[in-house]
Amino acid sequence: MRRYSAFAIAREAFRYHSGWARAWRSPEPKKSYDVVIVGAGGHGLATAYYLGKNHGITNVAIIEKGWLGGGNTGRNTTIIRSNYLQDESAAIYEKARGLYETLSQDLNYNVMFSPRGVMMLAQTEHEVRGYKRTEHANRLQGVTTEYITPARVKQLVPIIELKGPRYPVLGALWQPRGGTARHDAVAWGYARACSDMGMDIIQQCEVTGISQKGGQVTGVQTTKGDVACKKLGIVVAGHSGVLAEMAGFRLPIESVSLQAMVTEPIKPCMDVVVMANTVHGYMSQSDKGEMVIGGGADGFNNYTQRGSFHHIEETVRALIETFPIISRLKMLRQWGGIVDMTGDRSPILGKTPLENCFINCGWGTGGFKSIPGSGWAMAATMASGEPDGLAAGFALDRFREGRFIDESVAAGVAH
Ligand code: FAD
Ligand code: PYC
Repeated sequence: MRRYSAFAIAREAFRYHSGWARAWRSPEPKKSYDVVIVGAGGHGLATAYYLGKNHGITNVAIIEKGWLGGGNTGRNTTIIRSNYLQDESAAIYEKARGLYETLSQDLNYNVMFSPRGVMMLAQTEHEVRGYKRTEHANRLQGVTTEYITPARVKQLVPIIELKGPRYPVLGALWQPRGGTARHDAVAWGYARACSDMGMDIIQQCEVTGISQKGGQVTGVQTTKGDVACKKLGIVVAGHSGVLAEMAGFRLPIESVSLQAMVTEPIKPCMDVVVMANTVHGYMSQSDKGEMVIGGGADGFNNYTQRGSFHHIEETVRALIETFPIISRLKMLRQWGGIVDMTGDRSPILGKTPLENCFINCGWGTGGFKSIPGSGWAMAATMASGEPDGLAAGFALDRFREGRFIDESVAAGVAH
């Protein structure tokens, strides 16, 4: 595949952009592969990419029932941060944040990583204590965060109202190198690099069954026929329970719709990401000028990629309290994604009861930020057959053994 470069843009400008090649191939599935990954979201594609890049395993198929990046990866509010409380989480999220810093160069694809800073407002005494504790924990973990005063909040976000009608802003946890990236570009960049390594990305192909013999996985049944494999990775977010059932085991996962919306575009007015978790709303401004707004998760299990109406009202109310100047903006679009929630709000990454079948799920409302780190750890786990250091704490058996990694506060989203 030809490299993207300033020279290539100039060359194509002179020939009416007729020379660009397709970014990835769209092959039919082969009869067998060394590795099959189910799910071409960010985590599935990143797993495949690091299998090739770090472990030299390229006889890989990534099978996707819709279009690549069409699940939660293309539906999220693109916030990247690593200000989690527990050591296992800080390690994998900070690894991911670090990989995001150079991902555009690594993939030769502009993922528009923008380390503009992420702020989590403290609006109750309880939150003040919680975020100060997280700041101390982050310092020990080597994650750069800082607890800042209301005056500093106002300096960083001039449009904020510090004395809201319900909850005043008492301070904030600030991660200066957190930020955003273009979500589709992350999926597209990994897909292009995987295809370039010879991997097959098979879209519009649903996995309908998992074949096994003597407790070992042998392949998958799909709407485009049977495909054999030596190792299988299940990376399907909200559909993890469905795939686990096909493989013959159960997961402690609930699937719910989480929603987001954008306003009409306006001139630049806010150059950091703000999360207001007590009143519950979070907002950033996209490069196009739209205010990107995240809402809550439905309080009941479902598979509708839409979200309940009352969450729109709650979210808009919360954000108008926090940013009164947005009160007259029109909402442009609203949508939902099916997130996979575990009880401790931490992911599941590693082996399953079925031999050579691995799972990566449970990122819930917060797995966009972790895509590079998760792919890195999942690839290492699949290549060696044993949990990689970053993945070890997130094994499925923690739910049987009671070793929870409680991140319900750091997850930041009401659920
Ligand atoms: P997905 O991108 O959902 O990919 C899974 C893929 O599996 C899908 O494409 C699906 O079609 C495919 N699949 C399912 N079943 C099958 C089958 N049987 N056969 C073949 N393919 C199948 N995280 C953050 O870090 N920051 C945020 O700001 C943020 N905001 C969010 C806002 C919203 C509204 C939502 C919904 C999520 C948000 N998240 C955020 C969470 C984040 O988007 C997800 O955790 C992450 O994208 C999960 O990626 P994935 O690759 O695991 O799943
Ligand atoms: O994990 O930072 C996050 C997040 C923000 C909005 C949804 N998830």
